[in-house]
Amino acid sequence: MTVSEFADTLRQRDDFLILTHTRPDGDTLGSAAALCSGLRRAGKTAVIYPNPEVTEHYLPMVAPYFGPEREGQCVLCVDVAGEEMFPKGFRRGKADLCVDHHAKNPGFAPLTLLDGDKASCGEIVMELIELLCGELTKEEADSLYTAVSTDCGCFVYGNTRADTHRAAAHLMDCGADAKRLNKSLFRSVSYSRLVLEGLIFSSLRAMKDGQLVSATVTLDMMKRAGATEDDCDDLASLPGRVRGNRASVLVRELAPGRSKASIRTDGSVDASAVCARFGGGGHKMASGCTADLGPEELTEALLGAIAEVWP
Ligand SMILES: [Mn+2]
Repeated sequence: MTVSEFADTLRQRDDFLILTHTRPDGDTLGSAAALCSGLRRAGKTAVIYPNPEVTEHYLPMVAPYFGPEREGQCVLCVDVAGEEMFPKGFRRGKADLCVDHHAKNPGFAPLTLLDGDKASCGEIVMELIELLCGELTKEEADSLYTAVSTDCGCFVYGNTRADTHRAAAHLMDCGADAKRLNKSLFRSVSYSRLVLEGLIFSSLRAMKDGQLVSATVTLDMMKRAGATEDDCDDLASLPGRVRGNRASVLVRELAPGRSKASIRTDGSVDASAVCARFGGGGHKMASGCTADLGPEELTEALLGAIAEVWP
């Protein structure tokens, strides 16, 4: 299905309920806010399902579009890779349409617009709105810039294409305030998060000239930083920032005597094989496991296992 065929489908239907995914990120929320605005400008009735997990930071972007679920709505999913990703409280089997960029999307909705080459769903939604309404509003451009930039880590992740930059440039032409958004999305964290990072960095241990690095997050550190789960996004990527690093281990104490580990590698060490030995798994470059061990013990066990398969 092409973007223009999907735009035709949207023109033919009405009364949309837009669905974002569980643990919603900038892409699903920014795409939903912009698409809801675009559909309304195209004369349609559209609301966003009030996903209960939207964090404070993103609430002002989507909350104005929240509306109730009712009988007979056309359920339109954005950035939702599968029914297991449905927002909390929403029943499976009710999707009508889906716009997505996850290549693994199984086609759970009767009609899906899928482009697995895009770094973000926001880029597809941008094209859809322009087909429906001609131009983007500044507000839509801001929401879509949020979608595009967050899914590629501000144009740093490996999924960033020349097209991703072109989409961002176009959104800036349409009024997106990249300066303000980049600062608030990528250069600002909570005070607790910053204190927590400091404690994590002071636990760093480097081996093999920094090619192998470990760090821990204990319950005591969480308490000292005044950190909550909201402050713990992507902690696993912190130790791997050491220059020349090939494998990093972050172990987090979940409860006394129970810890969770995340391993990140450049691919030369198979993280999933190491984690499989502890009952975990994942991908070659990113895996995890949970064990009935304290953080120090689990770190030692994992470093030993990594040393055995070191290339
Ligand atoms: Mn996405």
